[in-house]
Amino acid sequence: ITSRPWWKDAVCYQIYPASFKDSNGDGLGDIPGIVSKIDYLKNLGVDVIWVSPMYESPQVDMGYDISNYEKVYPPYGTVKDMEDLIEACHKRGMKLILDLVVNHTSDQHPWFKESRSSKDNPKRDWYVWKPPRYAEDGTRLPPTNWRSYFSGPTWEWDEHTGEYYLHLFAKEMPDLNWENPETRRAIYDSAMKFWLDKGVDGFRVDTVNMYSKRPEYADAPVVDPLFYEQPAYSHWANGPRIHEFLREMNREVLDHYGQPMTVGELPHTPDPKQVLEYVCASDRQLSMVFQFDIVNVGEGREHKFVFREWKLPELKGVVEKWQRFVEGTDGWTTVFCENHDQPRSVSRYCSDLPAARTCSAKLLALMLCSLTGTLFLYQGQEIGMINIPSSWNIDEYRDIESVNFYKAMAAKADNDAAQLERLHDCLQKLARDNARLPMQWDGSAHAGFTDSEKGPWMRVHDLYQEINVEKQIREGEGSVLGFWKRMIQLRKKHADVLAHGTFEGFEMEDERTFVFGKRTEDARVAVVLNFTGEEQEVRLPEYEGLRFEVGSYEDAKEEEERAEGRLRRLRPWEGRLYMAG
Ligand code: TEU
Repeated sequence: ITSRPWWKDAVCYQIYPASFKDSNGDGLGDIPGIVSKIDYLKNLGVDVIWVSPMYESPQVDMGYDISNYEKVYPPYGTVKDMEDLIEACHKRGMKLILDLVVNHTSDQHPWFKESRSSKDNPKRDWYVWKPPRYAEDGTRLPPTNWRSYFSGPTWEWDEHTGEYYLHLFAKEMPDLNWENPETRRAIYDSAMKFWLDKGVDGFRVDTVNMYSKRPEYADAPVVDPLFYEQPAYSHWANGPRIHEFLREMNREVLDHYGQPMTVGELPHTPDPKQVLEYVCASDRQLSMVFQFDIVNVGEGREHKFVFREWKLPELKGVVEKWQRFVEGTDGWTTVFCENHDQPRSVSRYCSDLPAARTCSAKLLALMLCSLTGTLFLYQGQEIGMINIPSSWNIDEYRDIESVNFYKAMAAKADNDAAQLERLHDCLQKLARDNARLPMQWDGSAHAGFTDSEKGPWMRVHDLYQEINVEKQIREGEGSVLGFWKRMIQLRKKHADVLAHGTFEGFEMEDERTFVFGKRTEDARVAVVLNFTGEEQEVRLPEYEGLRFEVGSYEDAKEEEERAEGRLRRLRPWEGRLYMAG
C-alpha cells in the first residue's frame, strides 16, 4: 500500500487578506478577521487555508513587494496574530500555508537598501545589477530590451551607483540574485524557516520558475514595434539552474520539517514534460504547481489583457491535457480556475447575466469537484462572485498592472475615445481587480466586510445584496454556497474516483457541452455540462450501471426519473453527475 501525502486530497481555500474580513473598522481586511471566519471555512469543507502575503510591505503590489519577511503589515496585525491563526487552524484539524515570494523583495527591504548603497557593499551582489549600454549617438540604454510584467522596462537606472537593476515586476520590486549562495541562505532563513518554525504547513510559491535567469542577458525579438520593451519570458522562465535551486531548497529547508506542502506558480510553461520536472515525486522539488493554461483562456498572446475570443473546445482541451498529465507519471496536478490575479470564473467561462449566474457557478463547482488533483478555491468563488460591473469608471481599478497597462496603451492610442473604451472593456473582462473586491458577507452596509465609516479600501460590488454569504446560508442547498458544500462532501466521500480517477473526455470538439468520465478499477463517474444559455442535448458515456447522483438544478432528480436511454436534455448552464460501482 502506498500512502498518499496529505495534500493530495486536500480542499484548499485562498484568502486575500486585504479583501476578506475587516475586524477593526479601518476598511482593510486583517488577520483577526480571518480567524473570525475559520468556522465558516471549516463548515464549507476546507482543509487548507492559503493566505496571500500578509508581510510588512509598502503595498506597491498588494503585499507581493515585501520589505521584511519576519514582520506582518501592521494594518493586517502582528506576528502574534499569525501565531493565533496557525493555532486556530490546527485546533480544527486544518492546515495553513503562506505565500513565499522570493523572486524579488521590495526596494524598501534592508537587503536592497544595502545593495544599492555602493558598488562594494557586501550585499551588492544580492540583486541583479548591470552596467548600461550606449546607442551609437551616445544615448544610455538599459542592458536589454525586456518588458516588465507591469509595463515599461525590466531595468531601473540607479543614478547613485551608475548601474541598472533588474525588476521583472514593478520598479519597486528588485529581483534577488539567486546565483549567490549567501542570498539563497538568507532567503531560506528569513522567508521560510522563520515561519516553518512557527508551525505553518507549507507554501504557495510565487513565480517559482523565475529565479534562474538565462546568463546571456540577450535582447528579445521585437514583436511590438511601437514600444522599445518586448516580451522576454524565455530569458527568465525555467532558466538553467532552477531545478538545482529547488532541490537545494528541499535539502536545506523543507526536508527538515516533515512533509510541508508546496504549490508553485508556473507561468509560461505549456509543455507537460517541462512541468513534470518540477513535480515528479521522485525528484522532490514541488508537491504540485499551478500551470497557467486554464487562466490563459481569453488572454491576448502579446499582452494578456487584450481580450481574445475563445471557444469551449479550448477550455475542454486544457482540462483534458492536465487531467491526463498524471497518468503513468509520479507527478501531481492542481484543479483551480480563480485566484487573486484572475477575473471571476462565472463571468469568464460562463455568464454572469441575472438569470444565468447561479447556474453558472454551480456548473463550474460540479466540474471542478469532479477533477483529479488538489482542489483550490479562491475567496468568494464559493458564493459565485462576479466581475466588476461595466458601469464602473476606470479610476475604480486599483491594481498596478491594470493602471500601468491602461496608461501605456492609452498613450500609444493617442487617447482615442473608441480605443479607450476598448481598453476599459478588456480590463472589465480580465483585470486582476475583478478578484480583489471585498468579500460579500451579508446585505448590510459595505457587504458586512467592514464597519468603517469611510468604507472599504476598494469599492464593494453593486450586487452584494443579491450575492452574499448570509443570504446563501439562509437559502441552504439550493444556493451556490450550499451546492459547493455538497459537492465538496461528495468529492471527499468518493475521493478515489473524483480526486484521483482517470479522466476520459467525449466529443471534445463540441462547442456547447462538456461530457467527461472519471474511472478507477471499480468505480465510474460521468459528468455532463451545458456551457450555453440554451437547452442542449448530451449523450451519457457508455458506462455500465450509471445512476444519477447530483445535479445543479434542484429538480434534476425528477427529470431523471422521466429520462430513458443515454440522451439527456440539459437546461441552460445545467450540469449533472452520475455514478456507477
Ligand atoms: O504572479 C506572477 C505572474 O506571473 C502573473 O500571474 C501575474 O498575475 C502578473 O499579472 C503577470 O502579468 C505573482 C502573484 O500572484 C502576483 O499577484 C504578483 O503581482 C506577482 O507574482 C509578483 O509577485
